[in-house]
Amino acid sequence: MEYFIEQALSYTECLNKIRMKYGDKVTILSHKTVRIGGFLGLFTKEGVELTGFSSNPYGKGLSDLNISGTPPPSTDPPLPKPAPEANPVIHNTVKKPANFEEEKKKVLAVATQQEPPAHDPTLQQVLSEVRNLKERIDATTIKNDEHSTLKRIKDTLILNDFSLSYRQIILDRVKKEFSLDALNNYDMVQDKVLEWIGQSIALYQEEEFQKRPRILVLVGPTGVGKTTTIAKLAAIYGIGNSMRRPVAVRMITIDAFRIGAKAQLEAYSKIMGLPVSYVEDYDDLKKTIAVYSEEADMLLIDTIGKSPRDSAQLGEMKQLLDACGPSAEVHLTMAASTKSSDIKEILRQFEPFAYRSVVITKLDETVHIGNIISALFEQRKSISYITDGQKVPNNIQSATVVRFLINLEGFHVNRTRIENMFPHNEANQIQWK
Ligand SMILES: Nc1nc2c(ncn2[C@@H]2O[C@H](COP(=O)(O)OP(=O)(O)OP(=O)(O)O)[C@@H](O)[C@H]2O)c(=O)[nH]1
Ligand SMILES: [Mg+2]
Repeated sequence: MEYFIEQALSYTECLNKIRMKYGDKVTILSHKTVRIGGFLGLFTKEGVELTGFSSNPYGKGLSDLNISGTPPPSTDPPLPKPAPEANPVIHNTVKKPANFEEEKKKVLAVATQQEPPAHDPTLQQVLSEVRNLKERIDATTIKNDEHSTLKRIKDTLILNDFSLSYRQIILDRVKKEFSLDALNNYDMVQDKVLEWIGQSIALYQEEEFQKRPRILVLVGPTGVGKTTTIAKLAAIYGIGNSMRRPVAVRMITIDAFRIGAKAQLEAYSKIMGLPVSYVEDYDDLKKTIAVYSEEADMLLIDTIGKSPRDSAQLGEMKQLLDACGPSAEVHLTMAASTKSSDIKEILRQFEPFAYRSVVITKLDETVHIGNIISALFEQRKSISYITDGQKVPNNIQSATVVRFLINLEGFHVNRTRIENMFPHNEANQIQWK
């Protein structure tokens, strides 16, 4: 008798694999759904794992036994029973060993968990293995589907709009890292889950002023808050605050045609006393940057909102922005309330701008930020700034992990703990204080 655990993408494929390896006389003890393949837990596929043993070659009919009593999935054909003997005469000529009936009884005893003769150490060992296997399978099954902590964590992740694949990664990790006993401590598990979510949030490392002037460009879909964010950044860097001395800031916009767009930035420029320029094309932008480079530490460039579906317009704007040169920091601006299905599309369509990071705006308009966290994690994008209101310049700050974690719904957040776990560098923080 030989035990096996095999995996494949479907029940049938797994069964065929087992038959190839162990022949037809196999008994399936259990089956379960598992994640197969992938890289670092990502891109795994759903598959099937079958556990069982190949039976004694003399034990005709053993393959009909199903110790665990677990039925195969309804979509897959059940393990077929052996075909009726085409030629019983030939079958009957196969010579059985002298002790065939005795051996068969022993194996059946193991399979049905009756006690085998106490003096038979081999069978005692086999029995103990079968029991161990069964216990492990039972434990896994309970962990997989039943435990209330897993259900609560799953529901909380759904409540926050985390994507299916992100939820799967978290839940698989909980199953892997917590024993059945430890799962009973919900608070401990949710603390760990918060920690993992925190670790999945990548923050942009501000370049500060290694190169002068620092050129920061905001691109993104229409109406997400690019111009308002440019004004907020201009105020914090240009006027300075208790934490940061002011630097020479200039604003440039390529959004000079739309009614109201020019007036919007002009109004901020007047209030803050910071110059703004309008440019129409590549040459214009190149010249303006050259002039400002003589006098400014930082150039903030506002762009026209573009639909991610309009590739032609995006292409034109990309050509124009090439005038900023390769050292310009392009940031994609995206509203926290963006629909999950749109987030990926936006991240992808703006990829030609080689944006370095993402500014999340309108955090005040939603409590469901799992979709943003999942998508940025899956696309390996970092977050630079977050904005959470219309007030200029108050409602902006550098992104911190803590800010995202305290925004999550349904988790009990121990702020001191997460602040210790994810400290942020005060010196690099921008915030209106
Ligand atoms: N609630 C909230 N509203 C914001 C935030 N940032 C900007 N807004 C508002 O969003 C609206 C659009 O802001 P804009 O800055 O004009 O957006 P934009 O991306 O420049 O828009 P286009 O140039 O038309 O593409 C305005 O009413 C802003 O006051 C924010 O963080 N929270
Ligand atoms: Mg604008």
